[in-house]
Amino acid sequence: MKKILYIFLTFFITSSAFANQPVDWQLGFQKAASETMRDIVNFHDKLLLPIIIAISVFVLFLMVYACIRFRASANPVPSKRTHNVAVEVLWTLIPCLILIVMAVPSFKILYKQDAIPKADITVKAIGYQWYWGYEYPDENIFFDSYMIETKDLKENEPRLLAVDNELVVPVNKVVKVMITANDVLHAWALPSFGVKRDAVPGRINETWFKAEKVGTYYGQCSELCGIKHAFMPIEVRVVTEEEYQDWLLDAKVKFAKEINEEDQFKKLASK
Ligand SMILES: [Cu+2]
Repeated sequence: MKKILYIFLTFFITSSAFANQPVDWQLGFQKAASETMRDIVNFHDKLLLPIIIAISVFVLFLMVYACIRFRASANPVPSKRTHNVAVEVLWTLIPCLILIVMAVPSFKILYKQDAIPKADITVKAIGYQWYWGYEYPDENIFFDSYMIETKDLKENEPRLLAVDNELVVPVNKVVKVMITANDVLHAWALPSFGVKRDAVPGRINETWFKAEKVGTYYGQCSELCGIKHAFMPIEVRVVTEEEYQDWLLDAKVKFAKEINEEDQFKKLASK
């Protein structure tokens, strides 16, 4: 009983709680941190859910009504009617109208996501079996991002989500993400930003987000990519512009592209 109450409560409370990552017993989406995700959540909560609930209740009512009203004892001689033009036109037209009502805002959101505004920074996410690599093409930065094993976690680092080198981006800036893969299909997904794109070897997919709040956001590879698919999380740290500039200074030294690429070759050679 307590558990049910808990689920019930979290359903309404999660939207106000810290939810840049999944929480226990969570129902519904993670809290939105970008306009795109807000659009998606509004579309789902304010349009889809009411329609879904109304249809479910209506169908349930029809079933219960038919079961009671036309049960054998109350209705011993069943009707032989097979067609009713008016009813058939209605049950074709009404669902069509409902679909149109859902499609229009849905396409609007899709097109908004698809049109990438002028990017302030560009990053490239590369999927590997089984970790992500990140590149800042304009800054000559390149690094790998591995999940931290459970035994090595520090306090406040979420299990299966925290990584050693996270992606760092400034707040309120348009970040264009180029997504590709080196071996098999992966997908770069970040629920709080409403972002999910396939990472396809030999091809670059693009998406974008504009994070509205400073914080750490977690996502996961969302295309089954092999035995360690569950262990290649995505961590994005959104910081202020000054913090980002500071990070860039450090990162340009620590993650200089040439050095890391050399490491990569060594790694491959030693395999
Ligand atoms: Cu993957």
